[in-house]
Amino acid sequence: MKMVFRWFGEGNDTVPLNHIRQIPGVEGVAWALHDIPAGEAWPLERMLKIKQEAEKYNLHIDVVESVNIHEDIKLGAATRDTYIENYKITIERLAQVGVKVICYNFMPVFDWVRTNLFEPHPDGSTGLFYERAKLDDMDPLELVKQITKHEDFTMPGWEPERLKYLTELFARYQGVTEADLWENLRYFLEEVVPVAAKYGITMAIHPDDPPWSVFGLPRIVTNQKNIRKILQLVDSPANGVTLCSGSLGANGENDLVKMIKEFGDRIAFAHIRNVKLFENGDFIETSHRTKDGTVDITSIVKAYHDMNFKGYARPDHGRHIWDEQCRPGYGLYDRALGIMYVWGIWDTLSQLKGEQSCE
Ligand code: DNO
Ligand code: MN
Repeated sequence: MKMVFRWFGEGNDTVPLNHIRQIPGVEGVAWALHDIPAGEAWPLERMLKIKQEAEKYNLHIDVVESVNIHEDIKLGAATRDTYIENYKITIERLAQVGVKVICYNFMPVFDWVRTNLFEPHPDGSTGLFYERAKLDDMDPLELVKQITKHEDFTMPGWEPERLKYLTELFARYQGVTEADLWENLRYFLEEVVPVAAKYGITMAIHPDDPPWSVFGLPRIVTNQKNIRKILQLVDSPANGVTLCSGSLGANGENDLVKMIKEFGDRIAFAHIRNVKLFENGDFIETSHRTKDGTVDITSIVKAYHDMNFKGYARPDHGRHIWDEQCRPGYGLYDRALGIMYVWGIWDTLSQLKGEQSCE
């Protein structure tokens, strides 16, 4: 398992690279050019600059999270081919700087959705929170206002350029069904996966967060059956998945261990995050420790260990602890604790295995 840490770039992250490299076992950063609007080709010089910065600290840039998909592609609009061509150019250039995995998602309009970014835990820390009834009653424009009021940080998935045309965008999604979204994903994958394969890159789709429809918009990357279907749409090793335990784990029916066993090598990137589910459908992000949430992180790490997982992993969102001022979910402290928890499980399992084989 190759551990990476999400990094939003120089001047755009409270966590500097010289701190990231001090987290045990972190070999690289999961990065992106967050200021480039979806649909545009990423400039090579900008990629080279990131590579140079990261390499100063002995960190690699093998994983990109994310190259976002233009809404016209998700909508299957006539203009999609231009954006798909740009995506292919980006893939080719990313290969030139050594990238191996591109994480992306196929959620209409919004990426992750929460109703409170700083919900208090009993211990005084805070975490991202989803209140189902509140969201069900909410106008999407109201949610955007609430989320983006933390304007000191740009937030992935909530970029201003994406939200400017929100009303118009919602109108365009009227009548777009899950079946349409499937068809548009198939079209996209048939175009880009062969290009990724040619350049030794794996496309790794991120599950929908939460894994159900919000604001009446269709969502399809939600469960084991659908991920299986996605991997079969284009049955190539270059068509992979980012298995996010927190996103999928928000639905208690999802069995992450089963998914790891089934999808195996097609998992290019593991996101490790715990969430605590409540009976009314609400959930809150917790520490990574198994007993703090509903997701069995111990068994998930064990499943990766059992399959001798060689892909990339990162701790996903953490809580905000020790008064850290940071982008919601992306402080240094709790994510670093999460990494140590994962290594604790991993190393123990390795040692036990070693002992067994010596017997
Ligand atoms: C949340 C992340 C997501 C993820 C994208 C991938 O912090 O897990 O925003 O990066 O969905 O495209
Ligand atoms: Mn994730």
